[in-house]
Amino acid sequence: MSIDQPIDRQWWKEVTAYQIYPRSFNDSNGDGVGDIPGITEKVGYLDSLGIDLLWLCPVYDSPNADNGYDIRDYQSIMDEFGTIDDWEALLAELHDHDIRLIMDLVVNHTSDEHEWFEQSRRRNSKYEDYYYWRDGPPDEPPNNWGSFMGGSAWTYDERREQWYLHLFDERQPDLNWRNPAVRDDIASMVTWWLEKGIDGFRIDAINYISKPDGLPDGDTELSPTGIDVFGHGPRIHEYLRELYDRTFANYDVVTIAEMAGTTVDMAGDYLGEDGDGLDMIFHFEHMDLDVGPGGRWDTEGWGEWSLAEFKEIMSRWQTELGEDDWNAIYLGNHDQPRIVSRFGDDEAYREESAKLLATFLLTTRGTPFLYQGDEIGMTNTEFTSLDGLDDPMTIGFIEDLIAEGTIDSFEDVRDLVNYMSRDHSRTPMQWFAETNAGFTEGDPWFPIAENYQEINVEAARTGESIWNHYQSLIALRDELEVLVYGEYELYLPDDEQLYTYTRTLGEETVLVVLNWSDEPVTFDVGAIETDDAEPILGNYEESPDNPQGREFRPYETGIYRL
Ligand code: TEU
Ligand code: CA
Repeated sequence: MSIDQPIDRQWWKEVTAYQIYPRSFNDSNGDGVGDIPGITEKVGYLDSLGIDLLWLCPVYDSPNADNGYDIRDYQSIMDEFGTIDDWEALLAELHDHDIRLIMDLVVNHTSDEHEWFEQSRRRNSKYEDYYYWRDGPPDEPPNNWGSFMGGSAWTYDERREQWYLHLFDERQPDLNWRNPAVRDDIASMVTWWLEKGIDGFRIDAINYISKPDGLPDGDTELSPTGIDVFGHGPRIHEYLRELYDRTFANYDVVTIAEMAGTTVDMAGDYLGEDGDGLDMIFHFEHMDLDVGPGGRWDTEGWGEWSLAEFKEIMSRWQTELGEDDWNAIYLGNHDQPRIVSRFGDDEAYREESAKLLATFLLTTRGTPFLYQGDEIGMTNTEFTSLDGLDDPMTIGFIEDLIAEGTIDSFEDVRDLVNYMSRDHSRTPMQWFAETNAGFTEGDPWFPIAENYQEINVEAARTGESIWNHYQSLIALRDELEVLVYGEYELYLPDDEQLYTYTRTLGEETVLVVLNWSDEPVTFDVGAIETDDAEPILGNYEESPDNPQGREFRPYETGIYRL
């Protein structure tokens, strides 16, 4: 954005978003499972933090093979979570607090218990081609594609005597988007939700909906095999643009597409009116930094990442998106480890580093997405057995390695699991120091992390806490337009300790200094004139006036008006 260009103001660029994994947020009826009334009870809590947009992970009717990402009925609510009336009450309560609501749109696949799949299995005329069915001997899948949940992406169905495709769990068959009737049904379902007055969608795994003609074999070096051919397939833009024109375009809503494997060069074709009409992308480039070359579950080469590389990725997205395109900023979600454990230091510098991550999330250019529990610095937990895990992806990968003979047991990958499992972010929210962290009065569906007596919302709302730091940062972003719309400029790209950038809008410049390390470092950047620097917010008790030549303590941050 150049200075003389008018600012393209949009409400969804200005909001701070918060993601809820309903199963693990707050249980209102003591059955051990978080639910919608439990969320409604906490709307005031979200409001006090300063949240203006809530992304609700799937709450639709589901047999829970993948905790709700396997949808049995798009137009009803999961029994465990409540009723459609509960959902309406949540929406009303959110809107009363000026918090917008976006739902999770999962349309790459359905549950195998969805009516469409049941009908398709029986070859009932309209539904016969709703999924990917292929002939072939029961011991030989139609191609070499692998599933994200481990094993082949194909399962042989005895009833139909054919193979069906599932890029995720075998209980998540892929919808056949080539079939116009499938696209019609999806568009009407989307419109049904939009008519209820929601404010948009986070769109799940949408880069996989277009499969290439002939379903050719993929590169076996990649994980899962086939991702090179089924990712960003040939008709993806056609399908997305059509969906946009038929649905989102008619409402004042926001859409964020989850698309692993998207580069900044590809983004423009998806984003904005001149693309497919999408507003933002959750890209994965920074999520792929600390995984081995063979992907997330590669047992070699995981766990290391360099700040210089991280900065290079984030800065590329900050500066190379098209003029009118916009970023979604995130460090974690329900599929990733806890951010303070992964990108900070969850021991000696938990408070400082959690505040540093908060500063990063709220001062770079894009809409920040916080994940439940990050505002109190919730950490990874420790998994000690296969039985202690819930996530089908983690379990699937361990089972694959055992089946291949690569490992003998869980113990051989225990460290990797404890680094990477999606289960870390799914432990229940820690509200109070009392039994079950105040999450439930019953038996929690998944164990509460052991540190809940120390780390919980009640404890975190007093003093110079992580929670209060998030609240201040959110308020600051609401107050300073430069933090939303200002241009981003990186300094010291190669520095492995300091992440330093400015944000500039018109006459106003804000400097952000992050010591992203557990060692002190001196800030010395001749290119930035700091004599009149006015400190706005730091994460240590006493922040320096002029940062120049000053030592920044471990994970210390400073925000300055220049
Ligand atoms: O995740 C999508 C997903 O897992 C892939 O897009 C991604 O390539 C992979 O994680 C890379 O490591 C979404 C949901 O967020 C997740 O919870 C679901 O399990 C999945 O889709 C299936 O619906
Ligand atoms: Ca409940």
